[in-house]
Amino acid sequence: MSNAVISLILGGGSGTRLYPLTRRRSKPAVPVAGKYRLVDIPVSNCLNADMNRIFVLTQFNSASLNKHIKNTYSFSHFSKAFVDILAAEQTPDNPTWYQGTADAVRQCLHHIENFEYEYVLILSGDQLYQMDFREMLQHHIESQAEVSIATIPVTAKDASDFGILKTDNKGMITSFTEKPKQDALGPWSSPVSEEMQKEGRNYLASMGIYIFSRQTLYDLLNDQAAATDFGKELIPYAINADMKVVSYQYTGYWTDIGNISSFWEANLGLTDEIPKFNLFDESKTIYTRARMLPPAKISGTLKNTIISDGSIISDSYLERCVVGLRTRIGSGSSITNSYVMGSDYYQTLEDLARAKAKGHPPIGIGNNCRINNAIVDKNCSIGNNVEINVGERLPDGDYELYAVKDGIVVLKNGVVLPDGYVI
Ligand code: ADQ
Ligand code: ADP
Repeated sequence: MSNAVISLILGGGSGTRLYPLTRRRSKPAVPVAGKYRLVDIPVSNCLNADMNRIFVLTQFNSASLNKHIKNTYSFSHFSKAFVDILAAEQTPDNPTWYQGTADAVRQCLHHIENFEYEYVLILSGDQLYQMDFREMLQHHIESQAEVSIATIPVTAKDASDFGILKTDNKGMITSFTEKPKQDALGPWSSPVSEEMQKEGRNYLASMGIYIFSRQTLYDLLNDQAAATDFGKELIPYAINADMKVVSYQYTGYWTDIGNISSFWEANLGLTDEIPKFNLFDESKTIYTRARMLPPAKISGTLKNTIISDGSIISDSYLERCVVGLRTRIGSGSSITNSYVMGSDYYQTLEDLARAKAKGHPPIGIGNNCRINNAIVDKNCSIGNNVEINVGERLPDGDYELYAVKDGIVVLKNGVVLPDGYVI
């Protein structure tokens, strides 16, 4: 049955909400959970469901995304599986970038039309969840749907960030509104389970995960040729046109990680005693590139901290941190509530001598630093006695070496902070 599906992962528009992590890379290539990239989450969910013909649609193509996909997802010659990137391309009849999610899919249709498939699974590239798409497909087939939308109950506070919908008692979606304002929420609450009611989750939100029957998708995209977005235009249109649009209610953990604070929280959430997103579940493996790195070498005190392969941590204190690949941390430093992404390579002795001649500290974090509520992008060189975000909450803004968003300091990829630097 799964061979009937082609998966399209929407890898990101302009990526402004995750800036500066998307300053030089496309969103699917943003590192997550220490050793993965964002795109690994939806790709792994597809592979675990045996839906292994996958396109990643991205607004711009970065070297790191290409390299990651090419080196990670290779399949046997005897299999039809693939993960391919479709970057927005100029063609004679289409000189522009993808104008929105539906436009991205429309512009890619000619790449998929020669495949054999009956359903198209459309996924967002910036969500953390482990969902069995086979169950959703089964539900789509059994309810004879033309479009299925995965849905989850959310609170009133969150409802304005999502498409909110209402269903009849058979799960047919009867109305839909994209990101309603708080004062317009009144009529949009739905009957939900007792457990959800207790959590105040009374609004059914679209998860941005759709299954379209093949012909329905072609008809919609052709008939509504000016529509550029699923949530804003195509989904409301399909419902108003009395098409069979069905809700598939999901009950597991799911979170949107489309902006800096939700990205930071989702990563740090992995350090909880019992994380809601379970990286240790072998039946739902999250795949990524096997890198053959040495094991991490650590001394110091670690509390609720994830350490990735190839890291070297001297006598430092880390609490509620995610530490990425090849991270080097000196001694006497204290790092809390932070995601340190690590480094793409180890410096050689010659690299270190060259850096020293320029007055640059080695890549990694030096001695006696204090870092709190931060995201340190890859390949940063932080000297000794550096302080980041340990005083009063910083106002949001974009600076040469870092940006502050919702009080979280994000060091830009590859920056150099000399000894004693204070942010
Ligand atoms: P949003 O996530 O706000 O809402 P959108 O910005 O359209 O919607 O993004 C959906 C996905 O598509 C994201 O992964 C995004 O990066 C990607 N994307 C956006 N523009 C793109 C483009 N031009 N090219 C390629 N990819 C692009 C949507 C729905 C809501 C629903 C939420 C759930 O519209 O109804 O509630 O998802 O998160
Ligand atoms: P990211 O998406 O994390 O910013 P980049 O696109 O900057 O990644 O780089 C990714 C790849 O580039 C790494 O896998 C690494 O092999 C290589 N790389 C980058 N800089 C260097 C360097 N100075 N020396 C060796 N390899 C490097």
